[in-house]
Amino acid sequence: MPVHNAEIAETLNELADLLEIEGENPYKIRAYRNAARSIENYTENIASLIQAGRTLPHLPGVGESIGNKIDEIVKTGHLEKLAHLEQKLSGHLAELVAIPGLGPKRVKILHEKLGINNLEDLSRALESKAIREIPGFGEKTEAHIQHELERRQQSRPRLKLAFAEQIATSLLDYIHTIEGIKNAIIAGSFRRRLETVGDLDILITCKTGSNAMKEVILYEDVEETVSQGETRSTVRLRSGLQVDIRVVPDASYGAALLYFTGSKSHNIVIRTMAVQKGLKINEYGVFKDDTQVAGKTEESVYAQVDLPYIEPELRENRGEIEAAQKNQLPKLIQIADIVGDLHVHTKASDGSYTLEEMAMAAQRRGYQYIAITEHTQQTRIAHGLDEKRLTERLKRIDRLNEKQSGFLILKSAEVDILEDGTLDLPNRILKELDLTVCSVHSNFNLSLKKQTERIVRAMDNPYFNILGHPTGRLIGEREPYAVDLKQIMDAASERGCYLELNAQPDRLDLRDIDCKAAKDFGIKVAISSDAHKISDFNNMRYGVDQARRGWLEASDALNTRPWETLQRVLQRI
Ligand code: DGT
Ligand code: CA
Ligand code: CA
Ligand code: ZN
Repeated sequence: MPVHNAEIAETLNELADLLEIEGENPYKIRAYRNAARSIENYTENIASLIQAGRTLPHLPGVGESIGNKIDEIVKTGHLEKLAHLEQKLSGHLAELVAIPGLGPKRVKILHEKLGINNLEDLSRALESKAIREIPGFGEKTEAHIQHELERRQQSRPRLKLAFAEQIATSLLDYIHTIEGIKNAIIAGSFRRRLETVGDLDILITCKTGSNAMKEVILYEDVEETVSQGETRSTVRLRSGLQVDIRVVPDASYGAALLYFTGSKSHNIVIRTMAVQKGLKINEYGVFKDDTQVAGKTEESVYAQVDLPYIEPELRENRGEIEAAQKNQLPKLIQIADIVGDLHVHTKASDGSYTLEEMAMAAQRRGYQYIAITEHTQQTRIAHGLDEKRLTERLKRIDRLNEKQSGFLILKSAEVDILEDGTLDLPNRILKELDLTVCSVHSNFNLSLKKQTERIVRAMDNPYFNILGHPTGRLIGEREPYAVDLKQIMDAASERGCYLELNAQPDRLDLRDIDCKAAKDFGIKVAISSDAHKISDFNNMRYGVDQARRGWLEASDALNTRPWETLQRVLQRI
C-alpha cells in the first residue's frame, strides 16, 4: 500500500514545524514546507513512482536531501529525523503546532517559558491564565487559543474534499482489483461534492457468490474494523477517515445510491412524495404493496415520483425539488465550460514558476487566456509588486502576446485593498490593466460594519473588477472575516463589479449558498484557481464543483466566455 502524497507532505510539514521550534535555519524550514506543498498537489502518487523504480518527477523545492527523505518515508513509512526530533523535544509539540493561532513560533515560546509539552499542559496553562502574561501573547490571544481548543474538542474533524479524494481514489483503485466486483462508487457528501466530508460511503455491487466484502476490508490502509457484516461494514483508515461500505444487489443499485448520496433532507422529501402516491421508497427500491416497481437506477426512482434526474450537487433540499417539478433545474456548469483562469501568480510575486511556464501550462490545458495577478506592494511577504516592477512585467506580457496567437495573457494584478478601502496602486497604473482582482490580505479583525464599508469603498474605484477570495476563510484553519456579503453583492451589482469563487481546496469562498445568492443578484462569478504553480491549475475542478452546488450555469461564470465577450462584460457601468 503506497503512502499518499498527503501523508508525505504531512511528515515534511511536521518536520518543518519541529525544526522551527528548534530554531533551525529559516531557509531550510521553508524548503521543507515548499517541498510539502509541491508534493501535496502533485497529481500522481509519488510512492508508486518510486516503487516502480521511476525517477522522481521534478518537483519544485525538492532537491537531493529532501528527495532522500521522501525515499525514506515511502520505503519505511516514517522518518528517522522526525522521530529523533520528537524524542528530543519531548512531548507532543506537533499537535500543538496544529492549533490555529499557535504555530511553531508561539509553541516554541510556550515550551520554553511555561514548559508546555502537550495539549494537557496547554489546557492547564489556559486555566491558570498564565499565557496572557507572556510578552506578545496577551488576553486576546489567550482567548483565541481557548476558543480554538474548544472547537477542536467538540467536533470530529471533517476532511477537506481534495484530501478525502486522494484517499478515496486509492481505495477505489484497490476495490476495482477485487475479483467479482462490478460497480464501486462513493456516495454521501463526497458525491454531493461538499467542501468537507465527515466520512466516505461506498456502494458496491458484485457477482453473486463473490466474497467482496471480506476482501474490501483487507485493504492495507485499514487501521481498524469498526464493524463487519456481509453487506455492511465500517472501517477506519490510517488517516482517521471512516468508511461505510455497503454491498447491494443490482436491482437496488439506484435506490441505494439515491439513499446513500443524500442529503438526508432531500431523501425525506422524496420519500414523502412517494408515500402520497401510495409508494414506498427505501434503499432497496421503490415498492407498490410488496412488489418492487423501480430501483435499478436513480432515474427510475425519481421517475416514480414524477421527477427528472437531479444532480447530486443539488440534493440539499434547497429548492431543487420544486425546480425539478417545474422543469426548471439549472443546467449546471461543467469543467469543460471553463476557457480561462483569472487568478494566476508567478515567480514575480509568490508563485513558483515563470510567466512563460504558467502561460504554456495553461495553453496545454486548452485555455484561451489567463490573467497574471501578482500581489501588490503592501503584501511584502509575497514580494508584492510596486508600480515600477508591475510596469516592467506588463511590458514582458506585451512582448509575449505579440509572439503568440490563439492564446492571450491578460494584464492584471491581485491588488491589495488597504484598510481605508483604497487600492494599493495608483489609478494611473491600474488603468493599464485588462482587469483587476482586488483582495483583502490584512486587518482581518475589523468589525462587520468597517470591513464591509472597506470593501464597498474599494469597489467605488472605477478600476475594481473582481473581489478576490471574498471572505478570506481557510477551511478548518481560519474563520471568514466579518463581512456582510449581501451588502457587498448589492454594491457589486450596482457598480458592475464581480466576485471570485477561489478554487483552492482550502478556500472555496464563495460558499455554495453564496454562489446561489450571487446568481440571484445577477452577479457573475470568476471561478479561479489562484494558481501559484502549474499543478494548482487542477484546483479549478473543486471550484466548479462548488459552483455546481451553488446552482451556477456556464453563463453565470465569467471565465466561460471568450476574452472579447468577457472584456465587454467587465466594462464598469
Ligand atoms: P458527512 O458524511 O457528514 O459528510 O455527510 P453525509 O451526507 O455523507 O452523511 P452520512 O455519511 O451520515 O450518510 C450518508 C447518506 O446516507 C446521507 O447523506 C443520507 C443517508 N442517510 C444516513 N442516515 C440516514 C437516515 O437516518 N435517514 C435517511 N433518509 N437517510 C440517511
Ligand atoms: Ca458520508
Ligand atoms: Ca456515513
Ligand atoms: Zn490573495
